[in-house]
Amino acid sequence: MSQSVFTIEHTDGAARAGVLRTAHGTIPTPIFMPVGTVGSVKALAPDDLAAIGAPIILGNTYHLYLRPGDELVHRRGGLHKFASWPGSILTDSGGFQVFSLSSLRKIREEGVEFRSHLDGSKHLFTPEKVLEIQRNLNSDIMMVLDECVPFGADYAYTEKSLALTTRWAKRAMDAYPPGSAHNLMFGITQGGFYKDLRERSVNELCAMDFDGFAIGGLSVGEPKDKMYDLLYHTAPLLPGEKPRYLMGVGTPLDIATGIHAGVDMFDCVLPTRNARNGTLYTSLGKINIKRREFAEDDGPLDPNCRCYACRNFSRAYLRHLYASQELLSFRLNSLHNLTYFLDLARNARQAIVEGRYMDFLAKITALYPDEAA
Ligand code: PRF
Ligand code: ZN
Repeated sequence: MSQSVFTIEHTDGAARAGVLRTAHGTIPTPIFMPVGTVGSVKALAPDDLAAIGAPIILGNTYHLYLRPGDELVHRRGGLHKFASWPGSILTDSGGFQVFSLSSLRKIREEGVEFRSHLDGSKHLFTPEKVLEIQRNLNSDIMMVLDECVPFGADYAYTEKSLALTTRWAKRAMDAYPPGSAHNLMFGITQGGFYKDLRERSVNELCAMDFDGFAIGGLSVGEPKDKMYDLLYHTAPLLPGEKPRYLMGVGTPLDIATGIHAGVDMFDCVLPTRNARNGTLYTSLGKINIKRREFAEDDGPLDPNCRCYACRNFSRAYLRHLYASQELLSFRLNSLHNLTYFLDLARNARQAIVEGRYMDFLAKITALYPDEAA
């Protein structure tokens, strides 16, 4: 290997500005990854994603395996070619989606058995199987199978679950030893809301030579102060030289806080899902475009945003599109919200490079007063 996968260029406290290299490009970190569950970021085309400067998107093993099928995608040359997406792709392993979407889940040593939410058919995800699926998709970053324990799980259950997650990670490593594939593979730490179990999970997972490490099992319905407490406890325990990924998180304040704790990568449906219900993030705070006060507002959605929606349309028009349930509303709102989240990460990176990350975090905290832990 000529160049290492991950390089840290600057630090400011625990916050890191780095570069992550995959088979499909170079990703500046911290980074926010738009979610494209079924191989499409809802309402947007790859051109739109390129215009807003997204270097990496997420795909989902669970969804793509069930429909259209990973082998079908493989026969079409992989997900990049199938979806005409030239950038990087990270795929979640499917375990999390099995727990949130499918019915009749049965967790066994072998893997997790479930019924499809589409047609009720029965399937088994094993640590080996989910990697084979991700290889068929030709994901740049594959995630291992894990069990995300729900908030409120007791100590005994969480301890048992984390031991299983570790055994599954070992099987993943055995199936794809380091250097056996050009796809990168990340391990996922769990441990619920018990600090000693978080530590144990990190110690067991990080003894294995994964290309990066994720923090799973946070933002699952717990109060914010609990999440931040666990985040600040766990992130510094992960190996400093590898990329760190906080799965399924979060709000702008969660992301800014995660970066402060030393996390490099984030993904969340929030910007795209909220775009479709009219909740928009701006440099002046969060607004709902539905509101009457915008009916005759000729100003741009966000005067400080460079996106296509903000450069060309008024709040009054965006409100009208939303009220009329026009498809263009989904596209423009999604373009804007993703621009906001990508810019948040870019601005965070710049702040780290310039040694003013604490000021940046204070600014974001002031912008979202209702969310502070
Ligand atoms: N595990 C996996 N994917 C995830 C999570 C997890 O714990 C979360 C939790 N926030 C989101 N997505 N595999
Ligand atoms: Zn905008």
